[in-house]
Amino acid sequence: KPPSIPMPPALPMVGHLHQLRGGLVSPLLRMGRDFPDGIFKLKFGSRVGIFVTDPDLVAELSDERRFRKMPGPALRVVRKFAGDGLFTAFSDEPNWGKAHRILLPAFSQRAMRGYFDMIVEVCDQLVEKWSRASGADVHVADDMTRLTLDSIAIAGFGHRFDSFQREELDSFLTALGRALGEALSTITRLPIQNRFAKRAKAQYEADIAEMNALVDGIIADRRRNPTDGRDLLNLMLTATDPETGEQLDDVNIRYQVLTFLIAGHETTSGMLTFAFSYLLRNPAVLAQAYAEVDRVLPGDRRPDFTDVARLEVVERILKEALRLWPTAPAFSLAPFEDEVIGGRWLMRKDRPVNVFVPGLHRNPKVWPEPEEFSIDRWLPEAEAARHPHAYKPFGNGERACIGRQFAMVEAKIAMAMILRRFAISDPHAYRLRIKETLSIKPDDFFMRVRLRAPHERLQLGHAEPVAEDAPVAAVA
Ligand code: FDE
Repeated sequence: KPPSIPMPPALPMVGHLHQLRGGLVSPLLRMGRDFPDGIFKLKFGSRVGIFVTDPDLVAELSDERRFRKMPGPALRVVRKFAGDGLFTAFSDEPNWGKAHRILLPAFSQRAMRGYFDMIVEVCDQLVEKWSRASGADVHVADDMTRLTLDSIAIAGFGHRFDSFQREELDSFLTALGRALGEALSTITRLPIQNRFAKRAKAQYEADIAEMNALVDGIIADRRRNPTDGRDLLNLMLTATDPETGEQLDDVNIRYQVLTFLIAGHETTSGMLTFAFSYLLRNPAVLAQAYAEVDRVLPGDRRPDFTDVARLEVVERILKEALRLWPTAPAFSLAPFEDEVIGGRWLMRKDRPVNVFVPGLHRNPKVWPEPEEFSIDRWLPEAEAARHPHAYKPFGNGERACIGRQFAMVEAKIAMAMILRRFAISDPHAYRLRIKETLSIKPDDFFMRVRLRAPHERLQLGHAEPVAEDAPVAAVA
């Protein structure tokens, strides 16, 4: 008989819920350290959640002949508004395969080239805004959210949020933030509390209605003013699935648009925000980044798509930020039949088990000095020698992130365009706190930006004594 999966001491009724207030990720990281086998379970009231952080176990869960994605309780709540859209679909729902085949071309290399100028244009707007704020503190997560929301909306749907022209974040984001927060709370509240959460329920309905209204407007707009490009929306409205010959239906199109608006901005803005917080704490890495950016994008030359591949340091910074804080911090799988993993742990047919990604990404079995931010881990030799299932910021297999290239291209060019213009500093000595909706980002992080003087560009990379908020605070 297989042993039962280890668990920290639990209280009657609540299980571990009392330890999970204000988010799951930090408590899970802390509790996970007590389970060197890299598997443990927690009780959310009467419900049990299994979490895996061991790369060999994750390798087994990644075997698509035995396991497939199985949305867990939180994603099932999100299905209320994202339905059988790509992210929240069950793998055996016909609409998943259909939409996957129809939309894949929207993320080809060729398609990415087509989006590039639109992304650069949005980055320009951020740079403009920060130029006007030179010498002041900027709220990094909010501006990264403006950037990523605007660029997925313009590239995917031809819709302009124009977020940089407004003080307030778009009301779509407020509605979305609350709706995702509600999805998270339904798993961390007791069933009895859920029953009394009437007001939250009403708000949730209102938020969903607001998001749908925006999406319906975007779709109606395109139907009235057709375009001939092959962006996401046009594929959704006109392409047929090569396998079934069918098109997407209207309800599903609504789910897909909403899915891309959400998945396309939340996680990418979080990735950029974490990355900047690490740059400020790692002046030697920041100096490397400045040197690269000044070499690849000298002066005011307009970036082109071929520059992206040359931003190799910037890419390693983003990868390392995603290692420490994968902004989609968990994904869940279930076996087609009862399965035993690691030679002893029983996984029940169709019951979701979670890969807890921050725990996997800090597993000392494969990551030396796991808490250290080190971009050298992403030098090719180091990467080639690593366990193949130690790093999963984009999920796994056929259900892995379809927007991965889009996110990386966007984040790389944004970081490069920011660094070539601004000296960044951290006068308030920010201490990282995590804000969780379903994704994670740094909470309340302000960074000081100052326009770089032309002569500073020449000095970068040298060990010059520099002013208090200069870019290269004491280069190594
Ligand atoms: C997906 C995804 C994932 C998986 C999940 C599961 O499995 O559950 C992950 C992990 C991710 N994703 C992550 C991420 C990160 C970042 C930065 C991102 N992501 C980004 C992005 C962008 C865009 C546009 C996107 N993203 C999208 C998406 C989608 C649609 C999906 C679903 C797919 C399928 O088919 O399933 C995803 N994404 Fe991501």
